[in-house]
Amino acid sequence: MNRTHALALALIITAIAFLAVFFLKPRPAFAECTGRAQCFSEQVTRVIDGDTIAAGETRIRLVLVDTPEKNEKGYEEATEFTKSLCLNKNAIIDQDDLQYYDDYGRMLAVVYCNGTNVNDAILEGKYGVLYKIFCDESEFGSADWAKKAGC
Ligand SMILES: [Ca+2]
Repeated sequence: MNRTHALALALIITAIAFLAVFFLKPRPAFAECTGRAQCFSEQVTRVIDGDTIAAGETRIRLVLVDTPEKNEKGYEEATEFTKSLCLNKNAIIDQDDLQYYDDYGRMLAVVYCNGTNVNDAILEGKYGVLYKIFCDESEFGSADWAKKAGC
């Protein structure tokens, strides 16, 4: 094989490798999702409190937001708000690429119900506060809605 042929062959192999990487790269199933962690649609079967829901077998903690606990002021309002947006509805769940689960085994995610970013809506409606210490830990710390809230 002469030099020109070897070079041409190397170029072809490189081109094929690039195309393979491009086409085989998994894409998010929904336009709402960013990153490469889990992204799926599932019916919300339970709203545990303002920032925690269950979709089928998956318990989900809405990342970067913190709503009042059971004995705290605002708990009922926050829980009702998330129920009104999500309960028995189909949600799109975008798992946090930089922190998949919390210490309790709940999936950390941004949740969209009827096209509404619920994490953002909770902060916008003041049903909860920004969990600021996680801004640097989260995939979503640089998202527009989180930056707007103070990340
Ligand atoms: Ca993600």
